[in-house]
Amino acid sequence: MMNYARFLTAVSAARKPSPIRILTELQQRSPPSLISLAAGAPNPDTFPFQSAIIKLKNGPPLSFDEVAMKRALQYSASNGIPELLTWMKNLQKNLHDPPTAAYGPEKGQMDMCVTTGSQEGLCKVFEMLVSPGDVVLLDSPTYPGTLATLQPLGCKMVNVPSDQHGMIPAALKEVLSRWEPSDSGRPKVLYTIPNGGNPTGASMTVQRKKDVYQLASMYDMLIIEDDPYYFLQFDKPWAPTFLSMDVDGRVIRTDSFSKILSSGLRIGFVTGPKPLVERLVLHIQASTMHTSTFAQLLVSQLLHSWGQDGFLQHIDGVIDFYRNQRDAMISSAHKWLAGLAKWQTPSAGMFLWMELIGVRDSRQLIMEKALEKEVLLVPGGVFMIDSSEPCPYVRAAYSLSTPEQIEEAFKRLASLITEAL
Ligand code: 09M
Repeated sequence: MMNYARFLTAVSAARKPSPIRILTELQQRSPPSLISLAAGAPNPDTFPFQSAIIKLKNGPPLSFDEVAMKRALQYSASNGIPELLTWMKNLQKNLHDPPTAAYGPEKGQMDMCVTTGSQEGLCKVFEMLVSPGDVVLLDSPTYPGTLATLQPLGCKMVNVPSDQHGMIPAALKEVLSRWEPSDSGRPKVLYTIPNGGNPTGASMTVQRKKDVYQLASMYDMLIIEDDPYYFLQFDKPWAPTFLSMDVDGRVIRTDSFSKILSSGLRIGFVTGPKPLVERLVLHIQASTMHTSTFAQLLVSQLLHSWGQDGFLQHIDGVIDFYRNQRDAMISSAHKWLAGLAKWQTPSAGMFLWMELIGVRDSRQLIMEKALEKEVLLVPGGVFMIDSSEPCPYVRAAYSLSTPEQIEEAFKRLASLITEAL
């Protein structure tokens, strides 16, 4: 059985439920005859918004009548509105069939909460688990939002080498061999982006996940599975997740609706062992209180009207779009960048990661010369644990530009590289 207390920072361990929240829950369980003067919520009758009808591209509109609108404008539960959570728990169980779904609460029962984008979830997960001096294992290159969260926590970030199939289990084993499985200074958490990695586009194979999970078990580490590109896997069946193999209750998974429903609504989810999700919710309670009720209700109404099949159908359409975009970028790369850059074709996500041949550091090239040529990419250095080292890579996103723009951008990039050589 997992000892979750071992993983908590002093700050997280010290968090206590808000006494007002406890009263609110009491109230919700009481009959309507109860007159409560306890709630500190404002009266929504004073709010200027009355009702809303949101038209969809396909299907009947979503409507917020006056009752629904008042609820949408009001405070709500810190872990998320119940009907969205229920819908998502069912989805998680169907997609991942997590062993922990059947566990008791203390054993690490699967629990979920809504977060304001997966970024909030990640940030609060790390703040819950990572104390100064702790060792955190992660791929380098990785998502800069994660590096930005970890960097001020004063931990030691240790790179686990990866290739086009993501984190390499043999390399992880090698890194871990610096410690005994019982060393108190051994790594506590391992972070990875298992599908369509940002920036590499790499996706882990099932076997690699199994091997990584086994090593995490051996060293009693938590795995943070940051999977915003899960729904952007171009080939089916989708790969089994760490969550699906979590017999110990050591996986914290972050999901995001940013790439499939809306990035601006800011809806994400954390799925993990109940004792840890509860800690995270205490942090939400003390900071944002909850993700926008309006945003949650909007998404919840959409999902309930679609059902799971409608949701997955929508995702198929999104996948088709990104697969085409990927194909367009790869074909433009073959046309313009053969001999100038090296790349692997991503099977998920929105990014192509390219090594510029003969370029020592892409930062100078991009920051100084690229704008003159009117083309912009992200220099690879920003994805590195140590961003001061020279880096010959760049990240190209195929999400927003048309195939024609992608073609023109690579033509410009080609002339940029050629002139730099
Ligand atoms: N670039 C992301 N990635 C990004 C990016 C972004 C503005 C976001 C991984 O919306 P959330 O909070 O669910 O997504 C956070 C997140 C978590 N994990 C691996 C991600 O790639 C989003 C936003 C401008 C640039 C951005 O470049 O890569």
